[in-house]
Amino acid sequence: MTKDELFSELSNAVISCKKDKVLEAVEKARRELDPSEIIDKGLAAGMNEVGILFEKGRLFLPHVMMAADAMTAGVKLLEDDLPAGAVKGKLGTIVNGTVEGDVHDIGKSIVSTMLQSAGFEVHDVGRDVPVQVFIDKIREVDADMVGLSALMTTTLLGQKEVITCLKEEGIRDRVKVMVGGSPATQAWADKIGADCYAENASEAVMKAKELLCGA
Ligand code: B12
Repeated sequence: MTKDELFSELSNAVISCKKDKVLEAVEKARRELDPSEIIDKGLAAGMNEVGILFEKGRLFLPHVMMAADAMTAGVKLLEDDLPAGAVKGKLGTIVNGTVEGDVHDIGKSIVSTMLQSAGFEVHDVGRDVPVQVFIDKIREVDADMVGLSALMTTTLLGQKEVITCLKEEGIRDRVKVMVGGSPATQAWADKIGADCYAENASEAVMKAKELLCGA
């Protein structure tokens, strides 16, 4: 099978919303492909398609939940294949979470996993996270960076609120802010004064290395 065929098999498995199909496709693909490619170009591509079908009214919320569950199981299976992060924590400490009011956490969790396997110490504070929880965690672990995920236009403002609060608490200059999630853009990141925006998990690793390690 070619790489593209494996990617479409992974993506179609997510679109089918069936966990066993996703696990089967991942088992097959992991023999040939890099785990980050499987996630970005296979599973996440399928999940995006699920979003489009949902918007068109061709899939309903229970389908989306099943697809999300199947994708999460697929990513879990790949965690063992990702580099163990041998130099764990050496590259810097990152707090990562989804902002308040937003329960979407698949993409955020992928970002956490990839950052961790790249060698960062990651404190994933979960989803629907109040601003104060981000601030407290940043202080507690003396974080170098905070990652803020938002998947809805209505919750994007939560990213700005965290930045405002960091300023009010006088710690904005001690912590870099990285924003992401499908409605976020570079222009939005610039507007709210974030240090960077990343479109996907691989880019998040690249940007975090650039900002924290000058790589
Ligand atoms: C799965 C899903 C759900 C699942 C979430 C399950 C879970 N545990 O996350 C469930 C069914 C629970 C759900 C619920 C809802 N959803 Co929903 N959901 C989706 C869907 C289909 C896919 C999201 C996803 O997981 N994508 C796959 C992952 C891998 O991609 P990703 O999240 O974008 O993450 C990547 C990048 O964005 C980036 N990234 C993500 N986070 C971060 C963080 C940082 C720091 C960085 C650097 C990068 C980064 O890297 C990731 C990996 O590459 C999207 C449609 C879409 N196309 O996005 C709608 C979508 C986001 N949902 C939507 C809506 C409206 C809702 C509901 C309000 C539905 C409802 N009517 O009840 C509720 C929200 C409730 C709430 N308060 O949050 C809308 C949002 C519309 C908008 N623009 O505001 C969307 C766009 C669908 C739509 N078009 O209507 N949803």
